[in-house]
Amino acid sequence: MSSRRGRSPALMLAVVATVGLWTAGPWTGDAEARGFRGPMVPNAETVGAGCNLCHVSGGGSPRNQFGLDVEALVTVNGREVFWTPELAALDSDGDGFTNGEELGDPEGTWEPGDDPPGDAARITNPADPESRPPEPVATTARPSTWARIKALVGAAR
Ligand SMILES: [Ca+2]
Ligand SMILES: [Ca+2]
Repeated sequence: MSSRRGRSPALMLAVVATVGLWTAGPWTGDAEARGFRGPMVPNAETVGAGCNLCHVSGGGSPRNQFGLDVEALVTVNGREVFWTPELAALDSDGDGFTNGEELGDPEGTWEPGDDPPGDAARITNPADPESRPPEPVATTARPSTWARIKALVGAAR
């Protein structure tokens, strides 16, 4: 058996290229063919899930529920606009927030090329039920809080 030092770099490159092409097979073409859909979703870049916005484990893997909901609106490799009020109104991952609420466009009126809608800090993944917009922060005290404060001040006098 020969040591690694004895192998030519050109041979190693050829082996790596051959194995890479063989293992990529149809997946590479599939992933590249539909990579154009990411920019057709508002705030897809902010979500940061890449192909997993629609797929379980990278381009070419089975679709998650959001991906299945998108798939229902397009043809194979079709370039139809699929971000619509209908898709925005669905809650694909069942977390209680619609796809539009998670992606900053509750009405589903954003179009590719428009500025990213909504508050970037509230953008979450419509395919991940663990990813949800943060609860709104209370900015005013509730009346019951003021009643308790008054009672404490009154008790102190
Ligand atoms: Ca959701
Ligand atoms: Ca979610």
